[in-house]
Amino acid sequence: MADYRQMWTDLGMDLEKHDLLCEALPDAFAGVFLAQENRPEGMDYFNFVVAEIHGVRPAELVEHQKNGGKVFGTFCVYVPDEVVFAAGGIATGLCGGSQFWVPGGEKVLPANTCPLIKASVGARLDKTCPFFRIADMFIGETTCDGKKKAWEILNQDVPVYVMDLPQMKREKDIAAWEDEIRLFIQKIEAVTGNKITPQALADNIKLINAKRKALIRLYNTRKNTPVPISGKDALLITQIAFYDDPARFAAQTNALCEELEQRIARGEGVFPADAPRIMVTGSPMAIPNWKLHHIVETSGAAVVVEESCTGVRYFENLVDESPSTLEEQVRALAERYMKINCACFTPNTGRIDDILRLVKEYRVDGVIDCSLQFCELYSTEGYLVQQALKEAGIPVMHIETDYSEQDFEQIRTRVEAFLEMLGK
Ligand code: BJ8
Repeated sequence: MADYRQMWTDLGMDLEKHDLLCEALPDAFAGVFLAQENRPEGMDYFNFVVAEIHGVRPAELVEHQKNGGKVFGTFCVYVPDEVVFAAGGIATGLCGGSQFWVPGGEKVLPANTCPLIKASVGARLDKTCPFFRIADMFIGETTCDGKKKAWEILNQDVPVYVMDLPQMKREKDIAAWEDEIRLFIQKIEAVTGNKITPQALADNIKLINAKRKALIRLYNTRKNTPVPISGKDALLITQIAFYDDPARFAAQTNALCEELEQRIARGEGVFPADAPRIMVTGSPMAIPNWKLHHIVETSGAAVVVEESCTGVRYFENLVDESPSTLEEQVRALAERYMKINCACFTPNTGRIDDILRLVKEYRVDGVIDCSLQFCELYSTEGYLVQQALKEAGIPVMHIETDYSEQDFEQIRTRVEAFLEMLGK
């Protein structure tokens, strides 16, 4: 990585501690990603992004701030990035996916909190992640109880604005989310000092839709046998989508897709054609959480789709681009975002429908339902997910895990037994 120490110092980071993180990442990345055979050349860009993860993009965000711009950190795929960009701001994902940050979170949170929340709080309070230092404001949301309380603790250290997400999907709930987006617009306008015009919102709805379209195209390539890209690489790309520049990300992903489509035309893939095709569903896997994918794909199977917020929930369904008034645009945003099926909703039958649909679309042989430890939403909904899959005759296994490596071999043993049971 180039030398960003001055920037990190200016951001008030704990350099000594941060060095430990920077030392560990390259080896972890090489072992999980670079060791794969026959990787697409288009992955070079994404390798570069990870190699410079705390440098290049943070430097761009700092530059944006020097020019008077604001940066907003988000933790959930319900938060409409379009609004932030339309006000001349930049939205960046902040969910923590590393065990490195967990102890810092445990200083202020109960140990039986999900690792995503602990890592996110730890990354801020320990001063070991530039993204968490740069963001002028964090945008929280009322999804799970752990997050709701974490916002109050984080708010002692950094301004946090919380969006009130309804938890049912009746017409009045969609209208409530519409109202909430209106309030969000007011907040973002006040913080940035910029008025959001219908034209700016239309342009940025197109911008974020283009990112979604690139991801849809990428995931479509995974429907083929043999699959032209590993699940690990696809997951990495989706994780990077949360904080990269949206236009650049879409261009790089589309370039990669061209290569993948040529591979498909040649019948070329990264796994043998008879490798079991696995869907992973459940809690999100924030960067650098690659544990389950690594286990599955070094056990001879291919992960072909993720039904999660670091998967299809992030990009399926485009925002309608036809409205020209702010009022209609806000309605279109509310409708699109309320199509996401998170376990914080009740009932959440749309998620079961999605899973069954994706099993068909991606010709899935078996499903791994994976929830983060202490994530009650996904653990509990797992009962219904597994029930529906069993009724449909689709093999399914449940895994609950955290960010540590302690259960790595135990999960591998269980995954291998599951793959053997698939009999492929
Ligand atoms: S839309 S999944 S990004 S809330 S933090 S719910 S893992 S206990 S992240 Fe999420 Fe939005 Fe839903 Fe997606 Fe569980 Fe942990 Fe809560 Fe989590």
